[in-house]
Amino acid sequence: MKKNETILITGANGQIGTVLTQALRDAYSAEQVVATDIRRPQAQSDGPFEMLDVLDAEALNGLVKKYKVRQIYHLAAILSAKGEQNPQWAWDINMSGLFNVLNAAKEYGLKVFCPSSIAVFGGATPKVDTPQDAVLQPATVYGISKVAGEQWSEYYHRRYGVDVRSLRYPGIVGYQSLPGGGTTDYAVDIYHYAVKGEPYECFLAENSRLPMMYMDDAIRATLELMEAPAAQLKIRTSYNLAAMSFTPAEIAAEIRRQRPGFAIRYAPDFRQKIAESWPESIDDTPARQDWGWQHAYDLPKMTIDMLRHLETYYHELTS
Ligand code: AKB
Repeated sequence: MKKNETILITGANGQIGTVLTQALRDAYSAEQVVATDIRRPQAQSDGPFEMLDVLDAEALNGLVKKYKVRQIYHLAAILSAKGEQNPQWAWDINMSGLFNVLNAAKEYGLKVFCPSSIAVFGGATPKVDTPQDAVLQPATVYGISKVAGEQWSEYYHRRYGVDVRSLRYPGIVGYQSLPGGGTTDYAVDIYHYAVKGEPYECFLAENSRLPMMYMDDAIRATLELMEAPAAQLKIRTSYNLAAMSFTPAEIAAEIRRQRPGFAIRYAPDFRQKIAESWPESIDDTPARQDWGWQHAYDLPKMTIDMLRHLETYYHELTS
């Protein structure tokens, strides 16, 4: 990327957006990364920030022109659990937002990253080591919108030559930000309770095994995919991406190795059904073959890092 070209991020104040914005600013420069969201950032932004509703195509195109944008990371979306509370609204935001980004990319020749999710799977999908080309029968409106989004991305690539790239993120766990509206959110919340010394009530059942990934790996995967030579990328719908799988009981046991007094109880709610529709583990062979994906964090390594960072965070908050 040239010095006067920029990257635009939608949903920059979300769980992944917060960390990705910083990673891109570290990789390029603060001025080259325009963070956008419908809410103002809680902390002072060290680069440009613009209020943007992804449903407003005119505003999006205006920012593309204003900042000479060359790449868009489109993270604004309604996730699985929140989407089930208002399916029509979730569909409108997820699909219209994507179309506005793809049309801007087509018009201005932009490179795009648009994440998909393990939520595309469901129904007859094999649950263990789910392959790249498994049947896609999602149970949630979020999953349906991601399947449609994958197909539309591939269509814009094939028909209009848009360089759009995508990963099927598993549940993402990080200390830097809080998730909102997802089914895998418990795996972040649990660490906050453990560090505060409070018991945790888990909204999933103790044996619900789901694919997960540490934030550092998710950010690195995203940047590596976007930097990979286009000729190496055989998949323009979305790549399966994996690191680890665990259950609430297993993460609690791992936390207890560091915090022996940690207590958990289980009170599964409507999110249990969503979790049951998803795979337990993912086969991401094409990502490893095509652009060399390798994860670095497993459950023990992630747990040590999460507890260390959150301890510092809560210590500074109270001192
Ligand atoms: C969710 O739980 O909805 C997301 C996802 C797996 O895409 N974290």
